[in-house]
Amino acid sequence: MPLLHWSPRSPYVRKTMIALHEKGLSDQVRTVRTGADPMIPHPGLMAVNPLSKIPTLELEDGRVLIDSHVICRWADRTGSEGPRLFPEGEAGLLAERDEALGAGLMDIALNWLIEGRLRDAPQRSEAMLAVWQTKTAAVLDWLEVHAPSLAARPFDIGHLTIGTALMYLDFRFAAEEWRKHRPALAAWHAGFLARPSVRREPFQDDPRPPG
Ligand SMILES: N[C@@H](CCC(=O)N[C@@H](CS)C(=O)NCC(=O)O)C(=O)O
Repeated sequence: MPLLHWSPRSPYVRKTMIALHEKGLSDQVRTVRTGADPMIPHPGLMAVNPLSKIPTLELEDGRVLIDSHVICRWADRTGSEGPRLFPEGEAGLLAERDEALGAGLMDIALNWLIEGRLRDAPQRSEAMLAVWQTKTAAVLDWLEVHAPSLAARPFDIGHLTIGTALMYLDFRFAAEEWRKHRPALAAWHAGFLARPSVRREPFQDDPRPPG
């Protein structure tokens, strides 16, 4: 059975898990809790993925897939049920554009978290914190404008990634109240939260595994 290096804290892992659920593959992949700390490279993980990042998927034939984008592509190709996450043609271009936007929002939120909560106070840059906050607001405002077009097309990897990034803001930056003044995006996201694939795997601050 393929082995997924997993954590309930990671937005990229959650994106991958939702894709596996959507494609009917979650029972065909074993998960292992792997601690990927940006401040401490993980020797065991680096033995399979030199970037020391999760998600990482070890396939039965020995190939290793890295990055949620690549693993979601594998899921779309391998699973026989659920929506087409990476459609062909023009629809595919928009799906992957929106995937990049959602992934970018995850990257910003994670950098903001690392700078603001994981770095020691004397090393913390207030200028960088302001940059992450400004960029987050800009992405959310862009999404508010584009929410009607998001709502109008079938579910794809763009919806999946943006929806997961917004859940991550709820998990780590609830005080930012991203729904305030963004009713169209909030309404679209409420529909996303109702999907069975999304309801199965909440974010969680579980105990960190040793090693
Ligand atoms: N672009 C990657 C990002 C993965 C990523 O940064 N994962 C974080 C966990 S949330 C990680 O493994 N960080 C450890 C590190 O940066 O060393 C993806 O989409 O999978």
